[in-house]
Amino acid sequence: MNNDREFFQEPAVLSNQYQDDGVLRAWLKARMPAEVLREIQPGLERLGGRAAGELLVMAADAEAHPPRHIPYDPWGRRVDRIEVAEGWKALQRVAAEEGIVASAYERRQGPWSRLHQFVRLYLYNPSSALYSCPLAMSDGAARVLELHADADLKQHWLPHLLSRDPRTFWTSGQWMTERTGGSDVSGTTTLALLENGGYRLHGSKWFTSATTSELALTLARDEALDAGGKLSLFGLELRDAQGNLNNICVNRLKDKLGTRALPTAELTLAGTPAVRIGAAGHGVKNITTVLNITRVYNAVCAVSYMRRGLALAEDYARKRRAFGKLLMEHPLHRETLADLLAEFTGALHLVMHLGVLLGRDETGVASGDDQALLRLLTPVAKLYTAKQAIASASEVLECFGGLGYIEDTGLPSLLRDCQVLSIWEGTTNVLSLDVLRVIENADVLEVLAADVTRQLAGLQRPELMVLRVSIQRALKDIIVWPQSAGKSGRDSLEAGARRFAFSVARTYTAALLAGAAQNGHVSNDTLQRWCRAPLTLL
Ligand code: MFK
Repeated sequence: MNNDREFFQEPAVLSNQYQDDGVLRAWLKARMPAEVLREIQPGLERLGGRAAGELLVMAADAEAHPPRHIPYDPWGRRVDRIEVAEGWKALQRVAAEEGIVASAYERRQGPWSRLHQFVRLYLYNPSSALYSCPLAMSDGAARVLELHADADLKQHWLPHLLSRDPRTFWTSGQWMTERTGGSDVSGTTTLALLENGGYRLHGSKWFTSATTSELALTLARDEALDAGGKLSLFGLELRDAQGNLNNICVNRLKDKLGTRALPTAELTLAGTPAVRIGAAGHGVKNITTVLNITRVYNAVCAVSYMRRGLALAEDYARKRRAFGKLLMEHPLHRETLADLLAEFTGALHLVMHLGVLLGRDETGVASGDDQALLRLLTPVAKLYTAKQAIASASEVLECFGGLGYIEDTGLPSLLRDCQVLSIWEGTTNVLSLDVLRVIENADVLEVLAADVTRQLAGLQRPELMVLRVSIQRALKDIIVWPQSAGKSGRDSLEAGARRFAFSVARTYTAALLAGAAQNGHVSNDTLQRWCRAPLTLL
């Protein structure tokens, strides 16, 4: 029995996650056309409320009842059912209703549609137990179909991926990884054999996320090619009209550090019917369309976790007393929260800017410079925000003291789930090498320099002048680095690729924040904190 005089801590409580997010709202007000914001705001407010209420209940249920693999029915027949929680199914329904994928493709807000969708994803993700993972892959699949599929396939699959009706909404997996590797997919051994005019896939896949999806995209060696060695991209339906798996065997579910509500399986494909998407032998190139979408999703989700952690830590700091006062009244604790806020604000500015570029690209209004920046900033934002989210989640747990380490506060899953962000969809090092791949085109760095210079040209407030010089200096270091590092050979470039990518992230974000500080949308304190850490590591 509780004794009334005993002390109990007040848990952190979330309020409406749109209304409560001053950083997001300031960014939208500053960057989005007022009529677009007016149109989408009621929907964001509704979703912000759901994210702080019913979605949390669904996510808790999904976390508490992780997926189960049922290999056989009671009579010994192989069935390979994957059972998921009711909460997980409810999160799928909400995703469809809220148009988390569809809103990007309906293009009701023209070039701002992608940004609108990313704000929805940002509100949904931290309350979704990672249902955002199947959504990311489904979005990537939709983009691949839009760009590379024939009319029949588009007509057949796209309406499902873009449906807002939970009864007809489908998700897609993306099966790239085999036992030979997930980064270097050149060792893929799955064979695509031609049988009676159609392809059938034979092989095994080592990591397949969201294995309960209706569709999947995958790579296989294409028998139709003379050399036989090249990979093509294939799409497949997991089940036939009766609901039986299409010659797919689920070997087991993975036992993972985090993302525990998300079913991730090892599969064997034993003659699974599939359709080639795009030109034969161009599989790796074509699947990068998916990767470039899922990588931006990853960055949006990383920022959303940073925001969620901060919201919880701030609320707790206003309730929790220690040493005679609230945590919020302790200068050092306030300092910690202000640093978290600065890192989150920088990440949000970088990622939302990326959403603007992607939206322009997908609606045909991007300039060549926009496209070059989009290609460069996609791996940069993915790799950098993933590392930020992990560090931020770790700090947030500490803000709760011992309770941050206690499972049923829900806090440990924040750290576990953030940890995957720097692994899937390309590790930090693989993405740093992708950045090197991008800057082999010398024009890209010129575009970056011109863009940063243009942003700095608008700075007039005297207190920003010192920072302007620091950002210009950092930019110069970035521009000269490829040539100076390249003098010592390719190994030296590769060894420095991560430091280079981090430098681009910190410097470009500093320029975005400085522009926002000039216009009063970001505080000087936040900007100063961002720039206090070195802008380049070169
Ligand atoms: C919350 C968010 C949820 C996210 C969902 C996660 C669930 C899904 C879990 C997974 O599926 S995890 C598996 C993810 N796997 C990866 O991210 C793969 C990592 N490896 C790479 O990214 C490699 O760079 C890649 C396999 C793409 C290519 O390696 P290669 O074969 O050594 O590269 P190559 O030969 O340089 O590139 C082939 C072509 O693709 C080239 O074009 P060309 O043929 O025209 O020369 C490259 O320029 C092009 N390319 C490579 N990366 C590109 C790209 N083009 C555009 N964008 C890119 N990112």
